[in-house]
Amino acid sequence: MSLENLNKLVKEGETEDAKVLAQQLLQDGIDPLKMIETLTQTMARVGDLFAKLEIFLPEIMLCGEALTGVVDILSPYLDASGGREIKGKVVIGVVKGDLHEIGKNIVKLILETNGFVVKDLGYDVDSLTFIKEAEAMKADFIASSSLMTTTMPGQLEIIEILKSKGIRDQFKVVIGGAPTSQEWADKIGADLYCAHAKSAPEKFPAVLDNK
Ligand code: B12
Repeated sequence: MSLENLNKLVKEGETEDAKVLAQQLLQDGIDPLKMIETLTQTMARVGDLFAKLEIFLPEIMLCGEALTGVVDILSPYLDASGGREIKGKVVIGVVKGDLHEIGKNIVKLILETNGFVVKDLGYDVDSLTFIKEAEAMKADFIASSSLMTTTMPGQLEIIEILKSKGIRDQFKVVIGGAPTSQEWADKIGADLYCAHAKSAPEKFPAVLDNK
């Protein structure tokens, strides 16, 4: 049994079998982060099939559930190599109108296992809520995820509200999600764009140093 089999099970939405195999692969010494990365790529391929109408929504939902189930199994095994020192406080959420939360959940998990304190606002989060929660927590970072071109403007709105309240420089604004890019980050004036969750623990502190 291999990572390839795990991919197949997730792709087919076989949650229970995928969870059992993930456990087995852990015992075989496969790196849990590597498993998550591979499955993320699989999920993106599933999205392409959906776009080409080769599969339909129920299949994507099953696949999403299977990925979430596997991530739940793997999360306790991610290497908490970040130590005990708090590297920063983060509010994270998925922007208004967007229910895609799998990527955000992975980012949250990876930040937490690397020494960040994370307040998860969930999905379909109003821009003002990001800001209120960040102020309440005295967060260093406001991190938003958007998975649809139609909801990306929510990331811009967060920055516009921060500016209108005169508090833009109190927070580092981080964006992510499949349709977003460095170009979009530059356009809206975000402080950081991360294409992958894996790079987040390294990239977040780097922008904090410029605070
Ligand atoms: C799974 C999925 C769903 C699931 C979501 C389940 C859930 N609980 O999240 C369900 C079935 C519910 C769903 C629904 C819909 N979906 Co959908 N979905 C997907 C799919 C296949 C995969 C998304 C995913 O989970 N990827 C895996 C994760 C791990 O990857 P990721 O999110 O990109 O995250 C990684 C990085 O981007 C980064 N990251 C992500 N966020 C952040 C944030 C920060 C701060 C940082 C630092 C990094 C970071 O780190 C992550 C790990 O490395 C995508 C296809 C795709 N290519 O993205 C379509 C896709 C996003 N969906 C799409 C559509 C159209 C819809 C629906 C409108 C379908 C419909 N007709 O009803 C609805 C919309 C619901 C809504 N209002 O949000 C389109 C969007 C097109 C567009 N406009 O841009 C896509 C692109 C499919 C397509 N090719 O057409 N979907």
